[in-house]
Amino acid sequence: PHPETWWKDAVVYQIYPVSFLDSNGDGFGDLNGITSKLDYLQDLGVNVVWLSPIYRSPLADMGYDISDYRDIDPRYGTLDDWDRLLGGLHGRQMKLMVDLVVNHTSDEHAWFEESRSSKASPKRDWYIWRPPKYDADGNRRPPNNWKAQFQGSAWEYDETTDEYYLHLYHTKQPDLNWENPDVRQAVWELMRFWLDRGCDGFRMDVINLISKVEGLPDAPITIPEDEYQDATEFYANGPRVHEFLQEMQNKVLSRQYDIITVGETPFTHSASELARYVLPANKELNMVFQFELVDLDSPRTAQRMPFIHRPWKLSEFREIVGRWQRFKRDEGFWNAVFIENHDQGRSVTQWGNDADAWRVLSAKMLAMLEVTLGGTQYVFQGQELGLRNFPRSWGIEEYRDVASRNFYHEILEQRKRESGASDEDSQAIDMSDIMDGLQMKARDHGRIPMQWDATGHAGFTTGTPWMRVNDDDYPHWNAALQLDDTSSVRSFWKNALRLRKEHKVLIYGDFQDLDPQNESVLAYTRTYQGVRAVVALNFTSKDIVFNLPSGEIMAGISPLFGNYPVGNGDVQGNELKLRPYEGTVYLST
Ligand code: TEU
Repeated sequence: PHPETWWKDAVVYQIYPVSFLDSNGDGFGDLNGITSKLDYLQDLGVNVVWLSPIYRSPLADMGYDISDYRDIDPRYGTLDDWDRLLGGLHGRQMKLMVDLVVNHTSDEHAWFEESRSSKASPKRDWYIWRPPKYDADGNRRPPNNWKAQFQGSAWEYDETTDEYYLHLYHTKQPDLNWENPDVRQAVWELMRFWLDRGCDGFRMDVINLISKVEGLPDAPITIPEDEYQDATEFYANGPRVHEFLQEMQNKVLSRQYDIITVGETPFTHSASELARYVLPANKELNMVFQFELVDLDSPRTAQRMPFIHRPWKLSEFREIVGRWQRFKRDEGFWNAVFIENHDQGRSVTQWGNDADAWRVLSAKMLAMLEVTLGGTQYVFQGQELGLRNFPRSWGIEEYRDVASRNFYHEILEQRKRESGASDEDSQAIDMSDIMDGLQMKARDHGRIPMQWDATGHAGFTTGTPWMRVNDDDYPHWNAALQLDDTSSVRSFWKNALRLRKEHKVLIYGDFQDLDPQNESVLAYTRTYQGVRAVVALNFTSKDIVFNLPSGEIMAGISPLFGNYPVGNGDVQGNELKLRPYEGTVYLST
């Protein structure tokens, strides 16, 4: 069920272009900046680069709001620059995966401008328009009570035609109407545009949201004091989503292309739901990004409080990891292994320990977790350096993401109303819990400029960066220092990725948790074609003796690598000694 394939073996490196490297001093990262770093990526062991959106965009949601699918935003460069980047990658036997954002467009896309111009417009039905409702007092109300992901109503009133349009995200991100075959045809054509230009695959933004439940009914009231309600059940994995993806397969993907596809599928922790996208028999996608693991530290009421952090236990963490590692393997289910992206806090802060004493060790320990899990490997820019969240002392004005800002302001307004505070004394409203949550989980932490070297603005730009760089951190924590240091996090990742490719058991092996209840040490075996790997990771800052279920597990096995010097007899009988944040991988010989 698991034939070896290039996209399964691949290491995919995600680039968030605006923050990668600015080549022309305008403060925005760009395509030529990326092209100048291809040797850096090749040296790390990257096979595929995934580019977050670089298309024309007003950047209301940093490029996930596209106003022209077939052109590059001038801040990022030109189509010629894109061709040069692709040529540079292909010349190094690397591939390029592009972001496909087709649940919504920008409100500045020509399709939407046409659609909003008149009810008679041929593109009217390309988006989701509904007449207003009126309450008993005759006040105009949105067509239903759905809440947008970025707070407020999911509907925006448009005066031109006296109707509302649906936007699950920002008001500047109107949802396309996938029920309309012309919309689907337009998507197939723009996919072919990039495939024919030479791209090697797609990461599909919120692809599980494209089909909405018929009639767009009101969502049940789960939080009575809120005006708008969580409606994800009415659009996540909707009635026609699989039909649409199979049409995509028939019309585009199954043609002459040998590509990699990964669907982003938020708001879905049900594995059987996600299996339908991934199982080879269904012919839809190669794999999906599921968020059960990275959402573990969100409160259960995450819809209301997306950026609040709750303490988590290793037993919960490993239960999720193990369940997905084993999920429908016999039917060919394939995982996407990731712990960071541009919507997450930094893993060393969230899942490791970013205090000076433990940052290097725990970042390496998390790298060991990643490279020893089965699936296609994703590394997010800066993860290979062990970048951490920016400091708690930064105020809300340093946050750039609309999700963080809207969340903060909605809570502020709510607290003002509750306390009856006037605008003048709103300064006194305590927002420290919200700032604590943002410091841990805001999407901004993945979006700060890359730390290339110790020169001004971390070597990211010679101009004014679009977002503040982590100024306390970069002088002593940057790529230049780490490239010269064989004990750095970057050097460790390079070696770890090399070992993963050498030992297919780490990519394809069966997974077994050695002690599911253990709250300190995550230990497991992987087995493949007669080879056995044993992995033990200490998630604490203490010395721990881990009891192996039986000494036999270690018979004929020797150390492969670790984040402390290995091979010094740490195994005695059934006991494995682990130092703080120590990780070790053993392999049968
Ligand atoms: O994100 C989808 C998404 O809903 C989440 O990952 C989101 O970041 C989270 O709910 C915040 O609480 C994708 C993109 O990755 C993200 O950057 C875009 O903002 C979003 O789609 C809309 O295109």
